[in-house]
Amino acid sequence: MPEANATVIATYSRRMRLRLPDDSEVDARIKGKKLKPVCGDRVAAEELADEADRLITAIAPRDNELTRPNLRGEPEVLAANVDLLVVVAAALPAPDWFVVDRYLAAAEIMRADAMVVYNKADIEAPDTATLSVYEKLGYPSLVTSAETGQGIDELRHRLADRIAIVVGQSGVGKSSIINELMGSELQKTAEISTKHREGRHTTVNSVMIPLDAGGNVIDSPGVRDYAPALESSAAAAAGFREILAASEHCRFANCRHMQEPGCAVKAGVEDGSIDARRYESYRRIVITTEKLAEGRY
Ligand SMILES: Nc1nc2c(ncn2[C@@H]2O[C@H](COP(=O)(O)OP(=O)(O)O)[C@@H](O)[C@H]2O)c(=O)[nH]1
Ligand SMILES: [Mg+2]
Ligand SMILES: [Zn+2]
Repeated sequence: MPEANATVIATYSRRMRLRLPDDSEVDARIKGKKLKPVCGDRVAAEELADEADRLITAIAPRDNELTRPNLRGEPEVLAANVDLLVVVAAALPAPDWFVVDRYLAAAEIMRADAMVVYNKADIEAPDTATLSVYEKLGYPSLVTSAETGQGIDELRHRLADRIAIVVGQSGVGKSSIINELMGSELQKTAEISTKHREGRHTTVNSVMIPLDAGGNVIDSPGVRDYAPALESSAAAAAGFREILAASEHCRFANCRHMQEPGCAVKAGVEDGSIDARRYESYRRIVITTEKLAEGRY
């Protein structure tokens, strides 16, 4: 491909905002229907003689992709080249830890790091027992409030030099946290989104924001629910590090850890070494993926 010379920092259906190597920004359109750049993509963007917009002609190979199944069950890419998923749950709406687990599974599958943020701590203190389950698995957890600023400095510190995406249910405070993280970038981003909101391009899918302390953070659109796009239910275990580790000791190599005899995962749930709710998350993903495969959704 022609050399990548820009990064996609915002997508508005078929229109893109790009960041150039000198940190300036330009708008771009896409050549042809087959190219589907997403936020985080490194792209080749040609200058055109007769327009201000650039033309995206190629997408560099992606390090990874954050995907979710669309309504037809086909994987849809939300962002690319991300190295940290910041999974946000909050006091309000009440935390759905199953959604958190599904995002963590996505992080495992795309080989990105992940952490859990409990926001709106000013409204209600977090369920520390649940957060400690994540800590023990190696997912750092952080308690924040975009309202009082609690935990924001530490989060900024953790995002330095990372390309992070903030994910979680609508209304948990993703955009508010990012606003708190931003220093002088705040104004610039507000300008971009205002300009586009007033124009023809009303649906902003995701936006990548550079942080003064280094690093980039992607704000993703709110979703009611999330599930990683999986090729088959066998891939679900890869999303749960403790289940993957235990599965080496299952009697059968193709154990689904549902009701097979000699299953080390079920044994781990019984002896408490695997958290029962995490296991329930795994089971739900297996069942959903099998239903999708059978075309029952
Ligand atoms: N009390 C309180 N409200 C918050 C906090 N963070 C966000 N909110 C509010 O929650 C609502 C949803 O926030 P928003 O950032 O749009 O959530 P998003 O959908 O995840 O991006 C807004 O009314 C925010 O003002 C917080 O830490 N504490
Ligand atoms: Mg938002
Ligand atoms: Zn098993």
